[in-house]
Parts: sequence; structure tokens; C-alpha cells
Amino acid sequence: MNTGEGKKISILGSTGSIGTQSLEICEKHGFSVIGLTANENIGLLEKQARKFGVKYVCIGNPEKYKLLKKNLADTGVKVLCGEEGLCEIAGLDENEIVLNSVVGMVGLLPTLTAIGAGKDVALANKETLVAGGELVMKLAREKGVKIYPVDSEHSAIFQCLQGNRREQLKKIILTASGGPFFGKTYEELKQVTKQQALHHPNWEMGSKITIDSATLMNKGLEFIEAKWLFDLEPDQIEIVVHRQSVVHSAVEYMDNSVIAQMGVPDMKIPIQYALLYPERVECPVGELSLTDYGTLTFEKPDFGTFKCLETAITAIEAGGVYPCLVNSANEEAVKAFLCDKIKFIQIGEIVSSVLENFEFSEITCYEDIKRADRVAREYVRDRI
Ligand code: MN3
Repeated sequence: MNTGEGKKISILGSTGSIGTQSLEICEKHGFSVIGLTANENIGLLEKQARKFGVKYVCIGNPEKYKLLKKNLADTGVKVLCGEEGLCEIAGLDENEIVLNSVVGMVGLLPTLTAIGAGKDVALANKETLVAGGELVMKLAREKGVKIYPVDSEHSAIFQCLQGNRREQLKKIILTASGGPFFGKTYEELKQVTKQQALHHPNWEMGSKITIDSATLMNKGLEFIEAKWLFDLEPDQIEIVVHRQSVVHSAVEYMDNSVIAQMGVPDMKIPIQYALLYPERVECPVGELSLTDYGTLTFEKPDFGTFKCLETAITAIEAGGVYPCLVNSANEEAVKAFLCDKIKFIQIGEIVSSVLENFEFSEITCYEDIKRADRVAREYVRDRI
């Protein structure tokens, strides 16, 4: 039985929402935490490092490296820095599993490093599969490495696949909360503020993913993530808006039977399932009361209003470099929105314009992805 007791794990992005909840799960089940990484938050990273007695930490921002090193000088913790340090921790020989919950494209190389080192990956960094899905899945197959989805929708699909034959799957139903602006018209979206965009009705998350949820880009990224994780054609994925976030997604089989996974909207369930698969043991979350909810609703998404969603789907249908370009353009546009440089509505305008402004090319190696990432970001900066 996979009890987690003594199982060696490193967590990339340990100070974020997924990272802190993952550490709660690790503490509950007695995991042995080897390495932790953060981008900026050295205060929390230091606390976590001391509490879990880790051997390695890495800080993304090089300006904070010296201070962190000084603060941890009385411990034996090895302090690393930047992408190089992130990859060093991802590929540590001692790791039995690596949980990747960093935000954005920067998570891709550590994922490839962990897989390259033969380590199973619990994946919460969706940009990894959006930008590099083909490379990542190919390497995982070659190395015989398992990728356990942490994203709640993909965990739900993964759970619905258990005990059934993959070749008898017809399609998947990917549920979307609809975000804070569901039901608004394109005209109304022109007026929304940053504060409104940062307020998600069901989930507490970091600012990047919260904005992605408001534009529905998050669902577009998850569409692409699902395509790679479960080896689907785009027309096998249906997006359904489900405001209550109780049905976390579903799978339809050849006999038209639909199996869904449900639960309260709490990431600790999918995190724990990824870390303790295939065990189902006590988890520190509330029970689901269907009668308290009373009504569950399902609606079609508004593709015309939420341009990011349609763009992401078109990008994966076109294939090649497009998903990576669209993802990087989105990262840059969200950054600009969070710095008050563009309006909410412009995120979708910028992201969708990428498709008309770049030629198709194949992705055959990591360098191709880096190049696409760079040109997409330059393109967005030039337009702002
Ligand atoms: Mn999700």
C-alpha cells in the first residue's frame, strides 16, 4: 500500500496555493520532504525548510538568494538559485516523486529534468503540457515515468478511467466554473476591474490562474493539458460550464455511460490522490453534501465572448508551435494586466491575434519551445 510514510518527495513551487496544500498532505501522511522551491517568498520557504527538515531549497529570484542563504546558515540546508537550481532539485537522485506546482512556462524544464531522471511527476503546472506536451509525453513513455495529474479536472478524468478500458472511452467532459464573469457580454467585460477579475467564486488560487479563470484561458489550457495527458483528439473533449464546481469532470464510454467524479471544491483531494495513488484514505477536506447544494447546473460556454478559450482550442487543433505561442502570449498579457498596463478585455484580443500573426512550425526539441516563447513574449510587449 502506498501510505506515503517515508516516501521521498520534492515540491517545486512550495509557497503557492498548491504547494502549501501539498505540504499539508505530506505532513499528514509522513512523506519525507527532500527539496522545496519558491519564486519570491523566502520567509515562508525558510519556515517550510525548517519544519520539514529538507536538504535542498531553491529560490527563483536571484536577488533573494543571499538573504535566504544567510537566514538558513545555521542549518545544513543547501540553498540553490534560479532555473538551474530548480532543475537540480527536480532531478535529485533521492526523489521518488516530484510535485511540480510552479506557475508558467518556467515549469517545463524542471518537468523534463525530473522525467529524464526517471522520477514520477505529480503535475500541477499545466503550462508544462501546453507548451511542451508532445516532448513531455514522449520522454515519459521512453523513461517509463508516470505523470499523475493534480489539476482537479484532470484528476477527475484520471479517477473516472480507473477500472475501465481506455480504448472504450468515447469522450471526456471537462467542467468549467465559468469564472467570475460568466453570463457577461463582451460589452460588459470592457468595464471589469482588476479587483473583480481577482475574485474567483469557488477556488482560492494564485493571481495568474485566477485571471486565467476569469478569461477562461484556464479552461483552454486545461483542454490542451487533457489532450496530452489522455491522448485525445480535440473533438473528444467537451467543455461544460458547471457553476458549483462539484462535478470535477467526467468520462463518456462507448455504451454512452458517463462516469463523473464529485467532491467539495478542495484541491487537497486531487493532490492526495496524485501522491498516494491508487489509495483512497482519509483526507483533510469536508464531505460533499449533495442535498446542501440541491441543484447542480450545466451550460454551454460562451466562446464568442471569452476569446481566450476559443483561441486555445484553435491552437491545439492547428498543433505545432501554436499552443506554445498562445500560452506565452497569455502569460505576458496577464502580467501586463496585473501591472495595470492593459485592460481585461485586451488579454483575449492579444492572445487571439497570435494565431493570425505567426506561421506554423513544428516543435521537435526544447529549443523550439524556448524560441517560440521568446518571440510570443516580444510580440505582446511590442503591442502594449
Ligand atoms: Mn483546474
